[in-house]
Amino acid sequence: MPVDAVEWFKHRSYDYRQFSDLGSLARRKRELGLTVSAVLPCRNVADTVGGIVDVIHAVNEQTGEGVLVDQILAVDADSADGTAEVAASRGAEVYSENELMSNHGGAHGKGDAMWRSLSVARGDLVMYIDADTRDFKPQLVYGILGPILEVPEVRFVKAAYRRPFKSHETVEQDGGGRVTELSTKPLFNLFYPELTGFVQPLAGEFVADKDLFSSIPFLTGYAVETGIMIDVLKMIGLDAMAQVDLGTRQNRHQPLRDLSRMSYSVLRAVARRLRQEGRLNQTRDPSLPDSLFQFSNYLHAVATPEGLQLQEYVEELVERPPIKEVLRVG
Ligand SMILES: Nc1nc2c(ncn2[C@@H]2O[C@H](COP(=O)(O)OP(=O)(O)O)[C@@H](O)[C@H]2O)c(=O)[nH]1
Ligand SMILES: [Mg+2]
Repeated sequence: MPVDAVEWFKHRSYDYRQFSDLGSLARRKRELGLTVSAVLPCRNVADTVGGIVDVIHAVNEQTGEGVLVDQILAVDADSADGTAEVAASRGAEVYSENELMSNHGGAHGKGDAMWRSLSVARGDLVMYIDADTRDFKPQLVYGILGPILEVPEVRFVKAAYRRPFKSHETVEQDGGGRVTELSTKPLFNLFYPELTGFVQPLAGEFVADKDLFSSIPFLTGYAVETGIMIDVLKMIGLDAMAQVDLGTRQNRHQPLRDLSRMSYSVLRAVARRLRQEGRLNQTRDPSLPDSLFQFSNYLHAVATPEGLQLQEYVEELVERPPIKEVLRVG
């Protein structure tokens, strides 16, 4: 590990227990005069989103006075399972991702939903939270807010946790996050060594001031977290970034074949940034379309019971400009 990441890891890794005094956290927030929006990107999460909204409300009630989260936003992919109804019934503000910023066409996956949410987030701080967590715990809310409220130098905080992986009766304590382990971390080691100290660089739980999120581009789909890590690093530098240990988080596990495409998204996000930095040539043949960076079909060869198949997925990687440039926010 380069010295930068080693030093950073020592000084900017926190533990949620350092911030478990919710009363003093709320007082600090009031002193700073800040408001907080929690943004939950939602696609077919009717079974989990309600519980998460409840926990956020419960955290607010435990502060004694004042709240930690001022606005709870659910940005829904027009889910067919009743996600929007559940979220609204528990008191979240619900938007369809396709209705926000609709002049930019239909939404392109998670990253686009996150970008569009900035057009309706009113908080000075914006906290993204995945809405598919089953065992959602209060520290996923206050733990992430801890360093950004208490440590003046910190402007961006990423969740860190163990992801138990259950298969065939056995539980591996940290077997989850396979895309993180097999794609993101090796790529960061090679190309963005400053970021190697992050335990869960792709975690969907992170917070920053809205101005920062409004000043960086957003890659769509599953490339979004990779792009944000690289762009935030460039914008504010490693010392203004932090991670906080939140304990254990159980995530829905996806089949390996879907993770293959997610890995491809991560690789494309890194490749796109490398190219913009002049560290990667465009294509082997300059006369070919710039497929790696725009439209790109993912060809996936698999052996099925019916024989060998070459499956083709259309994966469009769209980059949204800093939302500040297309919208007056804040
Ligand atoms: N609005 C919206 N949310 C999405 C979309 N895709 C995923 N999500 C949500 O984003 C969060 C993380 O997605 P998930 O598929 O679990 O990714 P993973 O946790 O990185 O494997 C969950 O709350 C999903 O419901 C999408 O296309 N639109
Ligand atoms: Mg998930």
